[in-house]
Amino acid sequence: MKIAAVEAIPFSIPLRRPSAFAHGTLSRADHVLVRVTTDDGIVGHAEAPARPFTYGESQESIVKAIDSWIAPAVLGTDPFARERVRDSLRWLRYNHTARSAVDLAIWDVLGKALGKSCHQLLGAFTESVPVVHIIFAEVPEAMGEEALRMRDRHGIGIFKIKTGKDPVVDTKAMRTVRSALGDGAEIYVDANKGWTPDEAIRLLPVMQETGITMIEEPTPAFHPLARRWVAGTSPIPVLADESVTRLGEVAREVLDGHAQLVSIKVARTGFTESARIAGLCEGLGTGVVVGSQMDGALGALSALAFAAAYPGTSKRGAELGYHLELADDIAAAPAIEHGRMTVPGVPGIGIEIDEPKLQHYRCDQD
Ligand code: MUC
Ligand code: MG
Repeated sequence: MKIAAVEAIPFSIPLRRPSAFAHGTLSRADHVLVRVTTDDGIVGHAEAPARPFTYGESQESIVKAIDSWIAPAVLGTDPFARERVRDSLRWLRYNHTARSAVDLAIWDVLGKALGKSCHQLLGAFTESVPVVHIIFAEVPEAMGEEALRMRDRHGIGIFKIKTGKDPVVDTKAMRTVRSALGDGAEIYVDANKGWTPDEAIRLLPVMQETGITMIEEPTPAFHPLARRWVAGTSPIPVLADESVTRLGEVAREVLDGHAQLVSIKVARTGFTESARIAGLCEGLGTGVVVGSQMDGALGALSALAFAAAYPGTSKRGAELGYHLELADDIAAAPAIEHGRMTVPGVPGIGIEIDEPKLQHYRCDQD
């Protein structure tokens, strides 16, 4: 079996409401569907979300990187030779979500070829994982109401609050969400690099008072002394996200004492490199969170397969709910019931593309 075609199809879907966080505000999901087809007609899919504020990629750059560099490098390769695919792309820097979506789509092909789910191929530790709901920045009262709505509608018990814009508003948001949810819920925060180190340290008493369990990327990702200061001072563990875009960065950030936990996002490291990151973290005794790249349903299914595959990745809540922010989608994700998502148990990742919807939302045709 050989990889015969790699296609990159940009599509845009409006969000139900804007997602505001420290980097800015998104009002549309501008993603790219990656489709890998083999010479015997097996088709694998995955999604690359354009996140210029994190990786410098745009929809256009993802399509260009796949068409110009990644597809030519992998065409003709046996999809089972995942290490050869990875090695053939070692010279290509950045382009994280472009290369990861190709890796995920190849895994989807393998699952379909073998009649096994990717979740089984990766490790099949458990069938379902607790889901985290991300509460984007709004007026704090609205953030509290949103947390209650998601708890009541889906039974979700773990919430991540977007902070990092203004410590005064962030303080109010933490207090409002905690008082809305009471003591039973887990709450952590993501500042998306928005605080200075002294702001982060000044906020520690509020975070302790409101029972915050993790502080995600409090300060700029590449300010080593600031990061070491915060992680060394905080009694609450620091979760690395934008600072750990690949395996070597995970090793550096953890060993340099910049973070105690690592966010693994399959949208940025595929399954192949994410599995190495999970192994590295297990060996170092570093906890992991399966994070969201603000993915649609395709990304949620991919992250679910990975999160449920290992003890370490299913121990904490996984950020699998962002697709609920999209007004529509080109595939469906499993329902969130009693706060959990269950693997679909079908060959591959479990993605079924709704072709009429793809035709409607794709933005490369008139
Ligand atoms: C998140 O919660 O981390 C925002 C920036 C980024 O890199 O990912 C998103 C989601
Ligand atoms: Mg984050």
